[in-house]
Amino acid sequence: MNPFHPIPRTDLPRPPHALPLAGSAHVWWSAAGVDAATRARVSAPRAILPALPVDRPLVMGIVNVTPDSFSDGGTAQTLEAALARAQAMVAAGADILDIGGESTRPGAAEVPVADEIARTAPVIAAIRAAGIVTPVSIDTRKAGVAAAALRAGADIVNDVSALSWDADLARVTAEAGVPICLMHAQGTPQTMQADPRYGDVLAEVYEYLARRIDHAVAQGIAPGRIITDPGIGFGKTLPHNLTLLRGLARFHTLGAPILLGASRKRFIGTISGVEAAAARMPGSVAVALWAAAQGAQVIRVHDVAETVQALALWRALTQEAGE
Ligand code: 9MG
Repeated sequence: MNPFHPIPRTDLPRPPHALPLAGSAHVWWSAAGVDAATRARVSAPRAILPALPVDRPLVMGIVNVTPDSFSDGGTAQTLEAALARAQAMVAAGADILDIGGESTRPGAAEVPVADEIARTAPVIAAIRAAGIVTPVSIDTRKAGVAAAALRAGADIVNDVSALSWDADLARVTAEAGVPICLMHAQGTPQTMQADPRYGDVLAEVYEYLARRIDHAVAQGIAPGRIITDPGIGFGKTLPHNLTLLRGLARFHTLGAPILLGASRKRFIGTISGVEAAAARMPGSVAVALWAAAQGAQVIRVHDVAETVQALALWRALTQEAGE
């Protein structure tokens, strides 16, 4: 049987049986006829870190420190450029900075641990030395990279392999007591776009994430420290991506925050006919607004200022008068 699938709504005024979707001040769902345990699970706020609000979507700014970054052409490869990018994102309203030293674009090669640490840890240390207190996530599959990043001042682990790449990453995360994002991917970045197949993509990604949550908890990670992500573009065709985006609210039934990363991805270029990744900002903002309306807690983007502005308008329009 499929898990409970709340229908997210933003229309106003809200009826008496409306409950906040996962703590949102903007998205609600109708709890009429739903049992008490499901109501509580689907409505409860999902805190990521004490400093971060729980009632609106958070914007996670992408700081790639990779020479082959698909979206920035490697212009953020030096420490100074990466720091400047982080500062600009904070000024534009980013809630979280996601620092990555290994490209996850389709076909990307693995980066040795030492190189990945050399790319990311100094950037995180420089961010902290510059007085930036914005939470930082380390985008890595590797325990050694995560440990170095956490020592340098990172607060969150963002693992696109959902703890399937490096058996030691669960221990590092559990011992640090930090949140971790578990993302679904079919295959690795090297292989994932070679004819991905599913019977029912929404059900299979949901079940996979449920299993990875169980695995993380069995490894000592607190359930309240787990973030989930359907992994748009990671071993998915265009129809798979659209099905996951349409059904995004189902993942609230997992009881964890939802992170959505679609920014500048290939499917946006395919639908819009825009080949250059850097020119896919408008489509990326459209998907960010869609994710917000599905109650996603974190939206991972390259274009922070544009996304923050769009979400400010969306929040004003979806907030009940007097709130
Ligand atoms: C690193 N990275 C690239 N795309 C991503 C996505 O969609 N989600 C998460 N969590 N990380 C991503």
